[in-house]
Amino acid sequence: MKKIERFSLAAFLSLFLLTFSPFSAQAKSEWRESETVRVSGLVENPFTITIESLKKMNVSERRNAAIVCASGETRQTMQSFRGVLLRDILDAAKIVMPNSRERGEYQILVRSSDSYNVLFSYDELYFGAAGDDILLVFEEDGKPIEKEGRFVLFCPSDKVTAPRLVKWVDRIEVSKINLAPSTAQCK
Ligand SMILES: Nc1nc2c(c(=O)[nH]1)N[C@H]1C(S)=C(S)[C@@H](COP(=O)(O)O)O[C@H]1N2
Ligand SMILES: [Mo]
Repeated sequence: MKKIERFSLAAFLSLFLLTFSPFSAQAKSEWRESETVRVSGLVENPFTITIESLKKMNVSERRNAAIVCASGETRQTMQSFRGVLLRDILDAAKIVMPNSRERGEYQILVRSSDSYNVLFSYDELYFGAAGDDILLVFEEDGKPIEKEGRFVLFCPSDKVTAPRLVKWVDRIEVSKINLAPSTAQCK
């Protein structure tokens, strides 16, 4: 077979599998479902989080939290939930930072399958008080999360908790901010 023919056969087969596999059927009907979370970007060890892999990490259990909307309305309360610190997840991925003086320029974007995204800075996670509370939650009141995907990012110490609550989390991306040249460099 010629190279080109082999390539088109492979392309056809992958398309076929993508279109008709049971996975894509599920992805289509439950587009908000997020079975795993991909950790990627400026990290040494990109990896994929599953509920099983999270359970092997340092799991913390918290009690009595309310989902409070920006309007002040309490949407929901949770008696207990279990999750892993976003900081511990980043430590497992090992952020690549050749110059620590630039640490203030690193950012962590928590993304969801419906594109409701929340941004954290490296400094607030590692040096701020909220860093001890920003959790990727996988269990609520003793049960796996279902309606809101498998993973929900939540910061119980936020004054208003709903805006930084991310349901259907599917990606955590580490990047460095794009800076315009500083005036010093312009001179
Ligand atoms: N993935 C995702 N997470 C989200 C949102 C969303 O639209 N998508 N909405 C946010 C907002 S504005 C609120 S108030 C809370 C609760 O949203 P709900 O009451 O509409 O479920 O989830 C937050 N997290
Ligand atoms: Mo909201």
